Amino acid sequence: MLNGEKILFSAMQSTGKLTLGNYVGALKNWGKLTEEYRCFYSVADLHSITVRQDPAALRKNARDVLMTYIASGLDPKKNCIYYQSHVSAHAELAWMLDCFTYMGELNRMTQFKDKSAKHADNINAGLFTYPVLMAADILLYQADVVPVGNDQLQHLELARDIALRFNHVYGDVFTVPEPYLGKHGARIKSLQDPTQKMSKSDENPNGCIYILDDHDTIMRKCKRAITDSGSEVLYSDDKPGIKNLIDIYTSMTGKTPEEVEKEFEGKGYGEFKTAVGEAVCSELDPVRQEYERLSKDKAYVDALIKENAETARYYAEKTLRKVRKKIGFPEIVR
Ligand code: AQP
Repeated sequence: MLNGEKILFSAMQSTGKLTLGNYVGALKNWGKLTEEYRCFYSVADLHSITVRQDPAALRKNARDVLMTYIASGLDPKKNCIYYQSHVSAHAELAWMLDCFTYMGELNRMTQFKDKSAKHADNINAGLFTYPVLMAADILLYQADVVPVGNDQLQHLELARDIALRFNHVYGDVFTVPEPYLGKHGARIKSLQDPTQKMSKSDENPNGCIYILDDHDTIMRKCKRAITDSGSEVLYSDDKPGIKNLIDIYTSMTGKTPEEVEKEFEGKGYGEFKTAVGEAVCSELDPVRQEYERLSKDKAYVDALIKENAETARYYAEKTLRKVRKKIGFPEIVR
């Protein structure tokens, strides 16, 4: 709690350009949480280096993620929006929490198994201890709630276990975080392979709509989306391509799948795909325009980055001081 408000923490990795999946599953809803919570939104650039990153690309992606947060409606005066790498307490607390986490626990993490299979040539220790850094992210800000998709639930449970274990030894140090149970967006799939989630590190850019794609690119990608045999617009597991497009359309318009089926009854896939493209454009065009405006105002964005990092550091250091003291590290002489 901070001044009577519950604290919420969330983050996105800067491993690539943000996708419509990131927007629907997270960003679109984040803006609405500001009224109810004191929100910390991090650009998880430390997490991003579990996969090799080109330095210039990482720097650009991280800044783009931060500006996309703002362009999507997160007010940087009301939300703390910052780079994880600007707050060294994340890495410091992660080390301490490593010593309160068991190998057996980390061995059970399904994301580690999936990611090691995907990056067999680079199964580094960071990939293994990733959930501990995530626990540090959350516990540093004494977050009450964390909006997580199903794929991150296991990591959040681990963060809770680590907090409880630490508190058991040292008293009430960390708030034990709960998953945010409010509205979550649909899981958006790749336009080229609807059995896979739309993912910013996907090597096929046609499978992803990027939040910053221009109007024509979005229309082209929607029109080229893989569809299924038949010609009816039906929300069915037998039609994963069309089902995914319906999920996208409902996320953009607020309509239900039944309403969409009715709207396109007797109409072909072509007409439906055009409507999906237009709906996506009408939502994302203003975001891109705002991003472009921010890109031209370097001084304004730099000032926000500085101010928000200071706020993040203030709260993170507060927790870290408490943790250092509890563990028994000698006090820093200033
Ligand atoms: N396809 C998706 N549909 C709905 N929600 C999604 N999210 C990601 N993809 C979809 C949500 O976006 C938030 C940020 O995710 P992240 O950057 O921490 O990592 P991720 O979930 O692993 O996303 P990506 O795009 O697939 O990243 P890479 O390719 O780097 O692994 C989360 O809230 C997530 O649920």
